[in-house]
Amino acid sequence: MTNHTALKDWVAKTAELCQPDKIVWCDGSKDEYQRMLQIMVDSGSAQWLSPERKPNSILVRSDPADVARVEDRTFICSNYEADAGPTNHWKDPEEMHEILRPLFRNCMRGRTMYIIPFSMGPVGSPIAHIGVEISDSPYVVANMHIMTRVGSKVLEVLGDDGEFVPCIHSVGKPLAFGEKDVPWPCNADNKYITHFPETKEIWSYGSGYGGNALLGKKCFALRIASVMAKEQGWMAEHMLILKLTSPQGVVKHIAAAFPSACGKTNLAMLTPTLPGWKVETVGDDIAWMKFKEDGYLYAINPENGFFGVAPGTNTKTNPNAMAALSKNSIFTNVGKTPDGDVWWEDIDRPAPDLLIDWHGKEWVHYDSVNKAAHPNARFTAPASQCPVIADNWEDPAGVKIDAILFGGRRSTGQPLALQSFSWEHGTFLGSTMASQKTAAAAGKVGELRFDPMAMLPFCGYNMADYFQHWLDMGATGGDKMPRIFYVNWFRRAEDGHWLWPGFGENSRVLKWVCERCDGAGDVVETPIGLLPTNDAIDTTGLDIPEDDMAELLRVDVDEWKQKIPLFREHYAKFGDKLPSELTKQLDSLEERLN
Ligand code: GTP
Ligand code: SPV
Ligand code: MN
Repeated sequence: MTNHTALKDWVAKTAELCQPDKIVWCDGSKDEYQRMLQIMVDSGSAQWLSPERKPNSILVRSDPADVARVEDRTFICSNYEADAGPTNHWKDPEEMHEILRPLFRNCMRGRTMYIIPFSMGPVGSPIAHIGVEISDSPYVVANMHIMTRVGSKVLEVLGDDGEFVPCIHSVGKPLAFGEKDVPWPCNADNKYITHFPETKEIWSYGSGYGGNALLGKKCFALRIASVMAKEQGWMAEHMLILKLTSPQGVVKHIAAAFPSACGKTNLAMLTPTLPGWKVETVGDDIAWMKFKEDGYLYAINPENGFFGVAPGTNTKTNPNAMAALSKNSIFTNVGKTPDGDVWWEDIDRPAPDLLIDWHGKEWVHYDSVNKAAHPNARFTAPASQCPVIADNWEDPAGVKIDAILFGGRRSTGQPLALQSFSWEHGTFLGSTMASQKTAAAAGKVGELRFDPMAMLPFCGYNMADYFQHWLDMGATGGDKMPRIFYVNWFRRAEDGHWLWPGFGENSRVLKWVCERCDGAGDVVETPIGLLPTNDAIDTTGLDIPEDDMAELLRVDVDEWKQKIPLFREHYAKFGDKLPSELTKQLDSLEERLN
């Protein structure tokens, strides 16, 4: 096991509080993974899919009241409210502990408490960090096996006194003696996803789903890690990382921050339609970036698997994801075909007869509202199964980042692509990012909201301080910082059709980004940034009307002028904490528009 006294004490204290029937230390072995799947199948939480169609894979259906991240139940418990900032829900740490203590008391009765030591990042990498999750959910254990590096080798690195982030999770449903469990235990009306940035702890109660429960992901690798990054001079970002190779063999690494369900997984695994270009995946959701001695920024993917959006994924839009999830995967809230395979909206084949929906009922396809898969249905698949996983994806030193893309879902206004004038202007672009809300979080889908750097739900401290941190990183890195771009794949024409075909065709924009990094590629200076000239984006072989292309690259000065007051209002939330550089950037934009 371990001789780490602090770890053993914490486990003993947590067991004393939660009163589980049993304690199991996870070793991260394949046997253990298989045991978790079997436990879930035996208890009725999961079912095996067909061994021919989806070998060694299970289907799990969650409680309909537990299907996505819950932003209004997510708290940053810093000592001072100002340190959580206006975009987070804040609670005093002592007050939160007083709420949590009675909830966690005896909460694991009738259940097994699993101790999951995990590494975010290749075990032993100088960019990696270690966490230990305590959870009463075998579903969490199995998912953590795929999403992180779990087990004994992590305890070895931790040694007797290594640092770890303690993460406590309970589904919040103790069982009375003899009480039969439900397929998806949770505590729907009492969810608390809480973070203590000063003591670097995570307590999560009541939900078993995704980012609420797999605490290495959003809770640690973004909310707590963003605080560590600020303190230690690095960056923890909601970004994919891809390796782009040109026909001439020029290699660039690109990181991209898009909000939840806005295309990170798809871009990270893209199959370029441009001949000779190659995209390989380093990561699809999170990037940790640190300076190396050479002064450049290097990134690792702290994760080990993909927790990807299922609906919309198919062999045309993302064949690599389809291959990654073809075996050894966990499917949550998707439909099930009579031949024991999974099904979701826009998967390759039409819905077969006798399809079972995510509620476990025969699917009644009478309207488009009644989906067979929940819009936030997910697959959990090992990254190593992705056919285009980059050979250097586990390099402990990370990959040198050449460009950073920001982007969101904007049906109007925002052009297909632009480059920032500078790092400071790029920080301004990221800080004023807006996107339509998706089903990845509970709440109203489609609503336009500011989502700075795609970090609105994930920044563990005051977002104004986070903006300052971006500026500080730029000041440190100087000329060696990545170039910053803003892209938008989601423009729609008035009749509703996508103006840009997206997916593999996004390689055309990546090509321009690659050229710009080397000082080539044509641009025209506009008030909002450097836009590709009308023929700078290679549209060879693409059947796109000239009018659509012009529309995609049009800058409507009047429309942008109307956005200035909205930007000012967004910035006003941060009061005098807002870096003056950003006000300056906004003033300059206004001047350029006039
Ligand atoms: P999270 O895992 O929530 O962080 O999401 P993500 O950013 O990885 O999003 P993902 O790649 O899973 O895409 C979400 C949805 O957007 C899927 O239904 C995709 O089919 C769709 N999508 C992705 N890329 C494009 C694109 O280029 N164009 C269009 N129209 N849709 C896209
Ligand atoms: C996201 O919502 O950005 C996700 C899914 O990547 S979850 O892990 O549930 O946060
Ligand atoms: Mn995400």
